[in-house]
Amino acid sequence: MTSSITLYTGPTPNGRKVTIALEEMGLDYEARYVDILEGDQHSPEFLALNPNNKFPVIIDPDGPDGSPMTLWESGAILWYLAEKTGQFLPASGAARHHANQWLMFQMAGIGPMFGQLAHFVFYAKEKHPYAIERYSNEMTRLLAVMDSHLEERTWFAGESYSIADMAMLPWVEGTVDNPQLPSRPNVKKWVDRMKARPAVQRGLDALRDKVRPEIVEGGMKGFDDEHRSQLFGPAQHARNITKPQ
Ligand SMILES: N[C@@H](CCC(=O)N[C@@H](CS)C(=O)NCC(=O)O)C(=O)O
Repeated sequence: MTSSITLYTGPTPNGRKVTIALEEMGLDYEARYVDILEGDQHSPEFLALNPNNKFPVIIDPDGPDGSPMTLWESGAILWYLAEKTGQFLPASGAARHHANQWLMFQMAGIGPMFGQLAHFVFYAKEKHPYAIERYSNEMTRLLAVMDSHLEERTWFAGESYSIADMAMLPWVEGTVDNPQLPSRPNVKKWVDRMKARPAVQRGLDALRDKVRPEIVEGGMKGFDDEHRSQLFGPAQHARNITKPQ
């Protein structure tokens, strides 16, 4: 029996944080691409793995007690992998809780706020200035919190490089050279430290061939109504979870 982990994923920040962790931990894995623009996440096969229709998802054939385990939510996956391998999570004490705190900060703060900003800037058909202002203010504020924390620390959990750093990087790397944002020198130095790690580079590069240049680099011109439907419209909401009587 293979002990290779199967990872259902794609080339986005939530996908990349898991490939970074798998590379850092030296775990054997097979990445399977989920094309969320074409609706793969809504197939019955995928929903059987994650009823929340989102990647990343892992299947570890050698889960707790040696039985196979399926797991989704990127933060939970990082925590699981760190416990499984005994790596990148301080073993005990305050540092372990601080690593968890910054992981939660990424999952509950950075991910949703930066994600909503991207939605209103790139994906929404109409422009909503209030929403753009709200989420860009939050992005600026969250980056300031990170910058001041990193002023006297190497990593988010202090002296230990941890899964909190891995969770944060793919969301934050693009902000440090953005001239529209205030400069965050400590965040920039931390991004450089992260990117100097070969495993981080491999994790960021995983599934790079699946990036759709006509959409991402073409100013979202190739992002059409069918893609919108899969992510935010009728196809996304076709499953009526609470059916009216
Ligand atoms: N909180 C989730 C978010 C996952 C997520 O938003 N995944 C996106 C790709 S980055 C997705 O699969 N979207 C498809 C959809 O919403 O239909 C996590 O961290 O795993």
